[in-house]
Amino acid sequence: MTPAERWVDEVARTTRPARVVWCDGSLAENERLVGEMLADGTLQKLDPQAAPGSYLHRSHPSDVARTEHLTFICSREREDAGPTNNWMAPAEGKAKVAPLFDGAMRGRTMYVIPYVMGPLGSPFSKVGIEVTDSPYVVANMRIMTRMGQKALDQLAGGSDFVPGLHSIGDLSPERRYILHFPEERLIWSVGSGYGGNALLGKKCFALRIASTMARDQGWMAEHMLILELTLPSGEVHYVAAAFPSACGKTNLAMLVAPLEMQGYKVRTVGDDIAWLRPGPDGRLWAVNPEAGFFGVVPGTGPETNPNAIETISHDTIFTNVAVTPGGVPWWEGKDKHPPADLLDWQGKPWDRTGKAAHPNSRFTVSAKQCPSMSSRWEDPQGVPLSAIIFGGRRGRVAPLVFQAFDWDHGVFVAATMGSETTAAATGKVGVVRRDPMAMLPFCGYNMGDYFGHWLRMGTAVSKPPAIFHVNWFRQDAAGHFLWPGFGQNLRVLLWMVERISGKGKAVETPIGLVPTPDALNLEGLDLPKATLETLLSVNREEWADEVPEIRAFFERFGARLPEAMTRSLDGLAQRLGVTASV
Ligand code: GTP
Ligand code: SPV
Ligand code: MN
Repeated sequence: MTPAERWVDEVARTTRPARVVWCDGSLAENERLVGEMLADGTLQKLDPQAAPGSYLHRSHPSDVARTEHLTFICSREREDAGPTNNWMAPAEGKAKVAPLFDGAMRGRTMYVIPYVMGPLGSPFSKVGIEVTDSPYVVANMRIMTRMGQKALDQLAGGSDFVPGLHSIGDLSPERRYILHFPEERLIWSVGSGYGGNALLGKKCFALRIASTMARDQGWMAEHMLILELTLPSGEVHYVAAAFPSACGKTNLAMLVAPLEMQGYKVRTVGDDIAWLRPGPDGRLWAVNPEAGFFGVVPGTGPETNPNAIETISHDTIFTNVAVTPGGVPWWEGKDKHPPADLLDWQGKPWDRTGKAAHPNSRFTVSAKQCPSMSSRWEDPQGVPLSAIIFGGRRGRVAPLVFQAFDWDHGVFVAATMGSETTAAATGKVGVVRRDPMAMLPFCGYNMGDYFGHWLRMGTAVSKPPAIFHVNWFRQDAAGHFLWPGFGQNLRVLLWMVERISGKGKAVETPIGLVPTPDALNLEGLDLPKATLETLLSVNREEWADEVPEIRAFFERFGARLPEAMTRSLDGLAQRLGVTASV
């Protein structure tokens, strides 16, 4: 028996399935699973004209988003999980959750999903094995990862894989746990069939477990899109960007350049996760470990994201969207005219008051269907980064864009970024919280140590990427977005590239370098001068109010906070003219 077979055997002895199926990832296998899911109502076939090859899945109404309060890092020491993670001792976690797996698959099929995160054959790729009783998870993993025989081939009978045990259990939030054992590189997830809770290759492995591997091995696992920007001169830049969940990564990665006629071109490398490592040339190189997109549906329309619309026009799994009785999917932002007789995301006649699609409804689709994929998206070496962007969703305070003074300041900016919560996780929406590097829910270890790792990585490369911060979501007093966003975000990317080449004009403010109003290329864009001024304004009082809040956030890390971070905060306080202590 191989180590993988031994582990699967052991799992089957506790979960007691009627049968064990090793998934090969083939089309035939997928068709068989889809057939079974259509028969038992897990999937519903969508209209073959409007959405060929596509299906609707309605999840349990209490299981529609990641549940951060039920997600735990089970390191031996509480300190190693840090103040921002929920913690249980490994033995306690296992004692608590093992009974939920006990006989959980009785009478049902246990699927074994071998999968690769990262391009096949890349030295940076990693193998995972997920065991699950959910055929919906199998169908999603087949799209999101390189799954099946190719993963077993890469594993070659060895033991270098991350095991992930998943059961939907009884779907009760009372008995839902997503546990990570970073020292053992092991994942246990029970009680949820939803995306990030259940597709264990994604947030559990490629971010939480991978971030601990990366810390130990000198690389980084980040919640980032990767895009390729080509200029009319033919010059190419790769840019990674970390925005919190449902804050615009997919949309920026698939951006259609409004100036494409002039030779500006954006192509997609990844939309959610990036694995970064120092290259032999002193640059930071990025790989997208995923093979598909698990993207936010609402807001996806022909005007906002035409590439996504084309991508999801066929062979897509929709989760929790609305649908016509004839099977045409619909969601807020698809078009302005919801069809008559719409069924909402729970399958009830839509009364036109609330949302028809769930705000966190998602599409699962292969990257191969996306017309904007870069020719290098599966490059086994990855792509070299010119810039890293951080960003949040802030109705106020944060300007459209600013540049950090240097790497260490950039790490400070990223570590202190604030963003309004979204429907991607359960809980209140629209509350500003600190979400360092957009990794608050995804860092597998103490974030104080994580900041230290970021600082060290800056010295591990002789040519570190420039660091920027953006905010597409600033609002006027009436709550309207001031910046058109989406494709127009290209203009901000162009300023960044000009900064990198030493040309772009900027003014120094206490928080960083902000473009002068004439430094942005706004050709063909009808943006009132006063709006631009507001977008680029840095209000000292508002920023001064952030200082004590950031200080309180930092204090939570105690001695695990690198000194450079305190120095950066003192620097900010000084530039703002506020006293350094609370
Ligand atoms: P996760 O998959 O949860 O990690 O999210 P993401 O960061 O990929 O977010 P996504 O691109 O799916 O965007 C989330 C929501 O923000 C969608 O409803 C988008 O329509 C909206 N959005 C994205 N970019 C912009 C923008 O530039 N301006 C505005 N106003 N909305 C945007
Ligand atoms: C996110 O919440 O950041 C997502 C969706 O990308 S999930 O896979 O559920 O984490
Ligand atoms: Mn995400």
